[in-house]
Amino acid sequence: MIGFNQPLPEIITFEIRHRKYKDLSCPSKYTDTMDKSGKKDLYEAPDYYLIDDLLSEEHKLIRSAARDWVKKELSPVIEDYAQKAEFPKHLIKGLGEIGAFGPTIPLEYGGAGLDYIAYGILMQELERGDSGIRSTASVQGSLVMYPIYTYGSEEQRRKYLPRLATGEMMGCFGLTEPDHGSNPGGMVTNIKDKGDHYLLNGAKMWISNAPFADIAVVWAKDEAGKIRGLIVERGMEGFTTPETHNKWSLRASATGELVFDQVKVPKENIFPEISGLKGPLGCLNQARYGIAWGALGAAMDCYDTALRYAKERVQFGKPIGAFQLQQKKLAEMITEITKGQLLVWRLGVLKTENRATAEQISMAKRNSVEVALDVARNARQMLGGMGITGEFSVMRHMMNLESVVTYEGTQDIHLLITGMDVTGLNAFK
Ligand code: TGC
Ligand code: FAD
Repeated sequence: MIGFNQPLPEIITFEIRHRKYKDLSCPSKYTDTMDKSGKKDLYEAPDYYLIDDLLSEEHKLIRSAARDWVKKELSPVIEDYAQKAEFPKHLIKGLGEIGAFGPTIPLEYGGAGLDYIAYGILMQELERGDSGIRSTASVQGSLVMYPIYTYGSEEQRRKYLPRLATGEMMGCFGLTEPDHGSNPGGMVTNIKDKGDHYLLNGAKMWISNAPFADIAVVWAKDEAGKIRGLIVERGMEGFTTPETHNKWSLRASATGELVFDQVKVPKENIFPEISGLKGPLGCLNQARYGIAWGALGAAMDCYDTALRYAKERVQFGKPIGAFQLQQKKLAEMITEITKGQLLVWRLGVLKTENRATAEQISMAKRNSVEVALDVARNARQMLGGMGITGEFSVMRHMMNLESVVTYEGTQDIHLLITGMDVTGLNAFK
């Protein structure tokens, strides 16, 4: 097995947004960082087909910076936050520094101006730490910054993007409603034109980052029944964000509702350039792309953990990795991870060339999550009783992935998207 085994380079400064990650030379000061119980993060990313060779030097530097940040800042605390079902807010600033918020947004708006492979790599490194943290970054970059950059006025871009890029301001994305999840086109949240403002009424459900977000990108129908996007700010009268409790999944991510009771939204807060379901669905293409890379990160972490455990855990006088049944599991895991890595790399090339279709992104999102769930479930079994504890990341990944498989389109919806693409026949309705 080939791993990225080299000592991690020391990051003099890892502020990717401002390209301050160049000075990488000595062994990392972070490799020995431990969590509360004194456990080290020993992660070595699997790269069975030498996909590393397909990355540029800049991609590798970005990955080193992100991986280092995860080892130093995320790994030591994430289990604790997941156990207490709390979002680690103190990580927001660091996420901004490693360029996780709006990596592809141009530098002039505070983004990192990176290509889509770099974006994918960042999501993979974050999700190998925790899907909830990748979720926070996905929502901020793909579902809040992307629509403001793509559909917003110049004034909206200048007002919001630089602060969103650093994490000084956080956003959320409201599409799903209590009665409209897979079928967002049926939404009932609505706006009425009142001359100098819109009056917004309705409710959104299952909204990542809602409980602490400063702004919400909200999709609502106008009087003509057309879907429009607006920026709603915390503090607007009649706007509340109750938190959703008791989740068994994505426990370190904050989820909530968005409730709009006669909210007056200034006219300058509407996106001028877009109407119809293609507005929010265009954002989903961005986020689904990031998940396609990200979910594989969770799979890679589970595989790496199971491999190490299989070599160390002795039963019947041998490491359990010497038994054929355990080797079958590992062999299948690394095969599926490798196929997934090649798929997302190719998708990244197509996306950077602006040639990736929504259907190709959909296939990759579905495949990566399916692979990750299978790997996580098998890895959990390989760890025996230890697999159900917080001593290892595997069960946390497994539970997180139950959300990842549902949000941004369920497996069924993505199967139907591929089905429609290849047959030309619509089986949704
Ligand atoms: P349909 O009639 O097919 O299309 C309506 C209009 O939208 C266009 N379109 C797209 N445009 C861009 N990208 C895409 N992927 C698009 N898919 C469709 C389409 O061309 C059409 O345009 P126009 O100009 O003709 O009006 O729409 P439909 O009502 O039949 O629904 C299709 C369906 C089911 C595929 C879609 O609605 C869907 O994807 N449903 C799943 C819903 C979903 O993914 N929700 C995600 C909510 S956000 C979230 O989960 C965030 S989690 C974040 C985190 O924490 O990480
Ligand atoms: P439903 O649409 O009710 O689906 C229920 C079941 O029916 C599923 O198995 C589905 O596959 C199946 N089904 C539905 N339609 C069909 C069909 N035509 N053919 C066959 N089967 C079908 N949304 C946001 O807008 N913003 C967010 O930030 C956000 N974050 C989320 C965070 C978490 C933790 C979770 C769990 C969800 C989040 N969501 C968010 C919502 C998510 O996108 C929806 O849960 C998802 O789109 C599915 O909608 P639903 O839960 O209403 O399920």
